[in-house]
Amino acid sequence: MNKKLLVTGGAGFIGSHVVRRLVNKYPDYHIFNLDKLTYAGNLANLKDVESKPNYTFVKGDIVDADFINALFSEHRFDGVIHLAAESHVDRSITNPLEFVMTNVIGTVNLLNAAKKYWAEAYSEHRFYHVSTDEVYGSLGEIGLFTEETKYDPHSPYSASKASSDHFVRAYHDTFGLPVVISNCSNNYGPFHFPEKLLPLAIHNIKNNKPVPVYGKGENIRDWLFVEDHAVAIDLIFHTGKLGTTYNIGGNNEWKNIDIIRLLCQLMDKKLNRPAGNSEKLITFVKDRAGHDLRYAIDSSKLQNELGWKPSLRLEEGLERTVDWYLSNDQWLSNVTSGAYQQYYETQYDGR
Ligand code: NAD
Ligand code: TDX
Repeated sequence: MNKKLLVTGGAGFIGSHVVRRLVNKYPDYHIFNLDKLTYAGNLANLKDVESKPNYTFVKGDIVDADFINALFSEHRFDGVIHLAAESHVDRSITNPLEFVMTNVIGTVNLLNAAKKYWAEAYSEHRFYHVSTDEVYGSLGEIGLFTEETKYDPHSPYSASKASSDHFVRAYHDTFGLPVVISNCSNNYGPFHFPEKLLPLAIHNIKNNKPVPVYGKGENIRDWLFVEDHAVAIDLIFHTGKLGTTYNIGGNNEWKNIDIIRLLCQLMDKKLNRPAGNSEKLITFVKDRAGHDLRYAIDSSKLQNELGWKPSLRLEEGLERTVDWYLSNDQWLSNVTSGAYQQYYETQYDGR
């Protein structure tokens, strides 16, 4: 088959799991990983696949249209799996424009290149856009997001992802581009940058530092182990119906304060600390502006049509995650030096 696939954002958290899976599972595909290597991109995430003959890393910015066109012209990709994005809600509150540039303009640049270089045979190609459940806004105490839920984004991050989703659909409806989209709930697992809730809490508990919980910790997220997301992406890329959307979720709703308490108990065990020790680190801090109350996904379309289901319950996945962080000290200290320290001081007033 010898397919050439472009994965964008492959040096990030989810992208690195997707790249690893594709490189190992499809030796007859060539996987090109295009990544700008922002603060969130880290080639150490892909150490185990970097010397494989069917893998190539390309450093570049999806905002640079000339560069993207030249790359498509050189490699004539058969398909694209697009994950590159600015992905942290808190950063989108301090710098919205960066999110418009990468998430909206960057996505449109990729769509334009696909439209131009695939024009002769759209049916032989596929553009897969990876998106988030945050585009649907916030749920009350009941109900689930389905593929029909009206878009209602609240943060600059979710507004930029919603906009990119609309562009992807528009290129399908207007130009016939062969697209598929998925909207997934919160991921967790190895290689998660320690600015997001769970890796940040693991890092702080390990170092006996305060664990910041926004507001009263009442917000609810639906957690999915990252490798389950990578499995879903592989499946949807290969068998998803063109022009449609699939919701992906863990069916694992947790209040922030409850998941942090569970993590504290687990860390006490793993670090041989007296029970209750780590919970004392929990510190309630100023709430996030525009903080969505609850996300929860109905993934029955993906389960019924394509046969996917999450493989791990949160308790199991969290233990695997904690074990990974505790045995990958070097990775953690490398990503928490330098720029991360600066961000941390600003976001949490040096707490
Ligand atoms: P991440 O922030 O860990 O990684 C993003 C990657 O994109 C990084 O490697 C970064 O260097 C790269 N990148 C950023 N700007 C770029 C640019 N202009 N050009 C090229 N590369 C650039 O993000 P993640 O958590 O792995 O998320 C990946 C995708 O999945 C995103 O599109 C995100 O919206 C979506 N998503 C994430 C979650 C989650 O819980 N993390 C859930 C649902 C959907
Ligand atoms: O220090 C913190 N304290 C805290 O209480 C941080 C960083 C977060 N939180 C809260 C905010 C959220 O309710 O924890 C919850 C999870 O926060 P994040 O890890 O920042 O994730 P979230 O905002 O839910 O967004 C994530 O899931 C959807 C990803 O970052 C997005 O890219 C994805 O689209």
